[in-house]
Amino acid sequence: MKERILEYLRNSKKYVSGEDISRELNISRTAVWKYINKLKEEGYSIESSSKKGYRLVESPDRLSYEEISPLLDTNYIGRNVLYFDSVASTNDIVREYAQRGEPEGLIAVAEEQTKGRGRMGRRWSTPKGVAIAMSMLLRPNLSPQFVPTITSVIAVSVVEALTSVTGFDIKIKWPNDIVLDGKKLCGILTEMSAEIDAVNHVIIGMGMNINQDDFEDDIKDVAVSLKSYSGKSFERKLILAEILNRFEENYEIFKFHGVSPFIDKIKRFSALLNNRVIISNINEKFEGEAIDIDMDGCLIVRLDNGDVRRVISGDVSVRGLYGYTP
Ligand code: BTX
Repeated sequence: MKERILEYLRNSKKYVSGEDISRELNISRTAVWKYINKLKEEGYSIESSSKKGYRLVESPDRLSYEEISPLLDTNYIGRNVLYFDSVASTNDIVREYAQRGEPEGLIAVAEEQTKGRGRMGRRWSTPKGVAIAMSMLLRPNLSPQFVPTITSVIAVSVVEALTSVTGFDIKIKWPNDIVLDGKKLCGILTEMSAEIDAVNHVIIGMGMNINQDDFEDDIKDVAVSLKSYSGKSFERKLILAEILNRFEENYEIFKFHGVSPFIDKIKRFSALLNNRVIISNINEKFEGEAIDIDMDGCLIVRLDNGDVRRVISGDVSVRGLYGYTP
């Protein structure tokens, strides 16, 4: 009901009387008043006048369904939103829903994560109300070996969305970081559940720094937010909606044609190409020059002895960016 009142206020733009709302939605005027108070508690600025009724003046920058949905032009991505004030990890929430058979497109969003995860058990920091922590459920009809390429498709969508909203020079540090000013702006964590030849589900988690002024000591040398870079605050809901819009468009292409239509963009947005890189995998560590990204989305590295290696996944550090220690 609260959502319907909000929608009513939003659509009318002018004052609407409590009586009109109560008649339209078939609830008592006391109930209208209670819901309006709830909305105010959630940060909505609503003017009340005994003569004229209520008017929505400003909506808060929350990442709830009510705030994101008017900005979406997707069919199924982000149309089902689980919204949390505080949660351990949005990826864990989506996994529970995935196991219960939820269709693809579901997202979980949190204002704060208390146990946000990066890759290989690393920590991801999501302080309250200034970042985006979002996880999305996908059920691609793919063989498991191609799942890592979805990370590149979301990375392209993130760069497209951020560039259009901010105009900043934002790059992809293959495979899963988005960088600004040589530092980490956003991290992507792709997790899947699969049989040998079929994927049950994929969960894409995205953590993005938006309005942090500064960072905890352990990450302050590697992390950047849109605000710490530019001094300006950004509306998180606009950015999230833009990412979801771009992603659905791109994901539809990916479903039919795989990653190859994105390779040009992946290369154009790359922070790696023509740079010296160090690749660490579970079994090995080697150094060389990143010379290409092939049509399967793999990174091609030329070692100093002239050998060429094709890298499917791994931790990459790049000369000139955070974490490069040759
Ligand atoms: P990653 O393993 O590449 O990056 C983790 C590393 O990044 C940490 O070890 C730390 O050095 C650094 N780091 C931690 N927090 C931040 C931050 N806010 N900004 C910049 N650097 C940071 C990257 O893993 C994937 C992160 C995915 C996070 C999303 S949030 C929604 C979803 N839920 C969840 O638990 N994880 C994902």
